[in-house]
Amino acid sequence: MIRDPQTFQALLDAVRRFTRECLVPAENEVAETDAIPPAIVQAMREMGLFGLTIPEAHGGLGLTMEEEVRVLFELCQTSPAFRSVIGTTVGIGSQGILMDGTAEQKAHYLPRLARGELIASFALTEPEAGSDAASLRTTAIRGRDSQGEHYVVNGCKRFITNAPQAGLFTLMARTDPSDPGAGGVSAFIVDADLPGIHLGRIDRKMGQRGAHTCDVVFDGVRVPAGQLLGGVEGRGFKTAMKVLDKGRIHLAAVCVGVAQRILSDALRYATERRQFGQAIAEFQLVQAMLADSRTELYAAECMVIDAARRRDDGAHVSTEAACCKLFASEMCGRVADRAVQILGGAGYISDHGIERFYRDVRLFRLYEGTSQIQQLVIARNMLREVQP
Ligand code: COS
Repeated sequence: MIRDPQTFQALLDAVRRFTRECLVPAENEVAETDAIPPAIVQAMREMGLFGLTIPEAHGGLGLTMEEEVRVLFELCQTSPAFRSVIGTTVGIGSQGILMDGTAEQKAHYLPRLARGELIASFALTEPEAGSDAASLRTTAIRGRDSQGEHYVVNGCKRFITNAPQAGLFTLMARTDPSDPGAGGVSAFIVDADLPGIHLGRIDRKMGQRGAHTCDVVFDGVRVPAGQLLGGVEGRGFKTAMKVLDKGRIHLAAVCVGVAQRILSDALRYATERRQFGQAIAEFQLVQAMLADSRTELYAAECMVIDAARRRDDGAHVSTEAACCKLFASEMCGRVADRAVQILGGAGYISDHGIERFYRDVRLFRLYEGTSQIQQLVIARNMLREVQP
């Protein structure tokens, strides 16, 4: 935790400068090459960005959730692919270890994650288990041989962000095949170089070039028993849900950052572009689109900060996290859509970058739980509160 406001402000200023001076100028190159330049990844390491959420005791910056979202507001005012470089490591890939790992697991993995030497990926989704995560079919069957206790993992994980770069997977697999639901699922820390792990071809996506997903196939992978997260079977689904609660606030902050950038580009264009003898920003119908966007962006920003503060205060924020993810991702989609409208034909042409953002942000309403899953989580929690 950065308790000193001046030190935290210096971090925010450094991230803002880095975003403007290094990331924004590289946006087109990333879109064209589908790769983040290694020098940018190295700069992220040197700034400590891989360790934002890892406690100081394990070599990270140990930011509070509120500090994390404020950093994301700055870091995400550019193509979201840049955030993806650190996203799974500071987010869903590492947080299971932090929340439920044993002391040995934390000591072994977190310092390397914090230094950016190891990229973590979160392996939950499967071809037949997306929104219905508890129905996952990947199995991890416990056994014993001359080398000791282990699990044999078989199955396929799908759309795994950063899998091609991953050094470890936080893997959810079924240790109790007789329990087809959440209770049969356990979490594992799986080193990506184990024999029997195969990566599929990199998915060709609608947007977010530079951020890679692919299938990860586990074919008789022998995972030492000590890699069972927290050393206890049957807790993997709950670990995944807790990780996603935090991940959804993180992602909502990403949406706020990207929307700020899109809106500022649209505003600048509206003040420069002239039609009917005046800047189009003078037209009230254009102003309405700008004003609606600013209003919704402000609402999302307030929600994200509030949810982050509540989580920092120790509250269970499943509902608030889902509200933030739902509202901020939908808001970001509307802001991107209005930005295309404000730019008109130019908004549809690649040179201006707005159509790229429009495609990039479409993912926000899908991953880490679709908007419909957020609605379901919110409503179910509401019903639980009123039903005995
Ligand atoms: N924190 C802690 N525990 C939680 C939890 C949370 N946020 N949410 C659920 N749990 C617990 C429940 O309390 C329950 O425990 P008990 O059996 O001890 O009561 C268990 O987990 C199962 O919960 P539930 O019955 O609600 O599970 P469901 O299968 O009905 O599904 C949803 C829950 C739909 C909410 C879940 O599958 C989900 O979030 N799906 C979307 C997955 C997703 O986001 N995928 C994106 C991939 S990662 S990029």
